[in-house]
Amino acid sequence: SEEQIAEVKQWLDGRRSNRTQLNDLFGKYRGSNVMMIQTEALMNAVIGQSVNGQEITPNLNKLMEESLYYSQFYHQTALGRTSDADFVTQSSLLPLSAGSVFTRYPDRGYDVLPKILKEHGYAANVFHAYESSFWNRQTVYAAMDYDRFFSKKDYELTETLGWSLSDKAFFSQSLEMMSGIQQPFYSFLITLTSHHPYRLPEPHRKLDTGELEGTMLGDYLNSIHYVDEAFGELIEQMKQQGLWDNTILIIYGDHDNSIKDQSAYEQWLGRELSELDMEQMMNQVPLLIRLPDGAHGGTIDPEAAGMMNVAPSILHLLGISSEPYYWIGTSLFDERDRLIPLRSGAFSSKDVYYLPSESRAFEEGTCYSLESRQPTAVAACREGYDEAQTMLEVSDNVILYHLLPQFRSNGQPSDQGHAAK
Ligand code: GP9
Repeated sequence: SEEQIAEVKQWLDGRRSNRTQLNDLFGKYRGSNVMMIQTEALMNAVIGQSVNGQEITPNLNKLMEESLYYSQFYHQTALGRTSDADFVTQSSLLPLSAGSVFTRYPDRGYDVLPKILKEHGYAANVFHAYESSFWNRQTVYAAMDYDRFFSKKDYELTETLGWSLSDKAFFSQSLEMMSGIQQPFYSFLITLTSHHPYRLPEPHRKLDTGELEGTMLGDYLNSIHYVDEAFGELIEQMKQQGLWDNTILIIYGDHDNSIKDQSAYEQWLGRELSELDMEQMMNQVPLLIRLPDGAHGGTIDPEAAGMMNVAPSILHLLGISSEPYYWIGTSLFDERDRLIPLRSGAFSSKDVYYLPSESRAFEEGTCYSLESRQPTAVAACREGYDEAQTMLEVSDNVILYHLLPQFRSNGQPSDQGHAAK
């Protein structure tokens, strides 16, 4: 109804005018290139970890020393998997409870990074060495206004691993393509080698995973180690191409690895895992932001963060106001508390993690204190639960009823029949 649409707009407007809190990073990297890498199935649990005495991600661990590392970052994806990660990161909206936004509602006038950055003089390109029609990307990327989608047909298949070109060759060829692109640029890269079921051929399996040898988790760790090596090579090539000192490099994982075998993780980590440990492990991916001057290293923020915070954060660093955009997320550099809703009905704040029950009735869920890591009175999650539900509903309405063009055209909700869907 018109009334509901007005409510959605009011909530989003509140979000916009709330974003005035700035800090000294606002605009500090104005005009820098932005290279963002969405990494297949890279989970936070592997960062800084080892298996059988060997470091799994030595290159990312080293990069962390000169990057902002968000250790409580949630992927927020649902059934749209990789495509949801892409959608949430670029649009600061949330995925739907059924299917993928990319395939169901590819073009609903979302406020997306490539479009916004192009309006600010950037070139914007997306790189993924797979079939361009997969996840409806070709259609979505045209709607997002990218200059070009470099897909499988644009790469030389010099080395194939898993589903397609190896990540090492993918990075190296993508960087070569970037040398012909106007600066400043926004380049979005999506990796693929570490895709389920993680079976790398022998010369590329470098970790001896001991007792995990022959298990899917062992294969997964080897796959991630390969991707980490690819990151090492990418960084070297960026330095050689003169991109290291003028590019904001952002690396994050797209979603979990689909391995749900708790005992395998316990064997790897050598400790028992609680329900909360497992839940956070499956929902957290790493986010690293390396600023062009390499300032700001280490884990800087113990607060919950999520994919919906990425686009506003990039604008913040580049000194572009988020005010005109209809977003669910706020910038990571905004110092107020954050609440991160997951599509499952779970959410996390700095203090609590709420885990819904199968019935989805609020009272039947579990409210964990993140300080004690034990269940606490469910009432402690009430306020956060309501806010998380509101965020999901606002986002659903924006997507399903095609609201953003209406909001933009007259600043007033209009009843054009969209609400009937
Ligand atoms: C394929 C790739 C994989 O192009 O992005 O998608 P996923 O299966 O992880 O959703």
